[in-house]
Amino acid sequence: MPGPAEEARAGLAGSQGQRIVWRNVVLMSLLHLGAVYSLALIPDAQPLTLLWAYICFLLTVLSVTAGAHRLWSHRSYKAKLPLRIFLAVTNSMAFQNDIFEWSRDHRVHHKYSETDADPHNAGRGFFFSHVGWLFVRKHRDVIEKGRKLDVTDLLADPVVRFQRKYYKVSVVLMCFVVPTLVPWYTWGESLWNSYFLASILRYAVSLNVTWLVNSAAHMYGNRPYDRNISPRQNPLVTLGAIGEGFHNYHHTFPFDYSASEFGLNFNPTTWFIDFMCWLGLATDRKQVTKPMIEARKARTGDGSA
Ligand code: ST9
Ligand code: ZN
Ligand code: ZN
Repeated sequence: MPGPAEEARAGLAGSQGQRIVWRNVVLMSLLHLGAVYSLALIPDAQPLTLLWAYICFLLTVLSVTAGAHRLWSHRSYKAKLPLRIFLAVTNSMAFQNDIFEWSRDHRVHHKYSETDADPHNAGRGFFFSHVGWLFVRKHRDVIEKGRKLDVTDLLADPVVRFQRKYYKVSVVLMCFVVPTLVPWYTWGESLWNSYFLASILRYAVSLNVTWLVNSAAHMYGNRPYDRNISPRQNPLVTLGAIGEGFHNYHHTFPFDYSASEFGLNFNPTTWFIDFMCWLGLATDRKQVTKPMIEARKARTGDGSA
């Protein structure tokens, strides 16, 4: 027997009218209201608490960019067990779905960009690709085509399996409990300030920065590598998402560990991966050669820098 979600999906097949998931709408609205309220707490918070919130933000971002994105979705480099554990633990701080689900959706996004099989299809507008896709049941093409993708490498990684199995409890701990308790226990910040600044505000900002890669970086910017695809080079997204805004490059060469032509420039995620290699915790960085990039620019680029 199909469940209600399957029936809704089947009944609306081919249309854009997927059923709204009100639980997500309410929770995301509350999160964002909480984040706006948190701004008023900043002047009274201890400087160390603000620093801690920023450190949590950086860990969150790295776990997504160096972890779920460049390592697990694209396999653009290899990581040894301690690094994979670090990235999986901090990935629970990011609370953006477990690594398996995130990577599978992201692979579908690359393969079927701007079609109904793209979970956050930017062809459906800024709001849908930014957050709206989390408010409705997925289009059935996402699931049908997603099920045909090879995700055996993800399932073969015990770290990915473990994080998926204990995802809920790890999110409660890493996204909410640990960020809140550290400032309270260590330097006597109030629990209220700690919770709203290091958990709620940090989480809401990191979600929006990530979502901008799906929305803004699929709509605004140049296309020097491939003018025939939607993803674009977006400097503002690059700054916020520590090196993930070179999105025209990334969709053209998704296997490049730097996700950009410019190596270390504007790319703290690349600094981090290089540092991990220096420590011996990462290996096998894949990179596109300059002649390949130039040939591709000349063939399909829009002529911009
Ligand atoms: C969040 C994710 O925010 C953000 C991802 C952003 C990606 C950005 C990419 C940019 C790249 C660059 C990185 C930049 C980084 C910058 C960093 C800065 C910090 N294939 O899901 P269900 C199956 S999450 C194959 O319930 P519904 C699934 O297995 C925020 N199969 O779908 C299941 O099968 P079964 C917090 C798939 O019912 C069945 O389908 N989280 C696929 O339509 C049903 O799955 C939330 O808000 C696939 N691709 O519900 C929760 N997908 O039944 C969000 C699914 O056999 N999620 N399946 O087990 C939900 O509530 C729901 O998923 C839903 C859809 C309502 C959205
Ligand atoms: Zn994209
Ligand atoms: Zn990608």
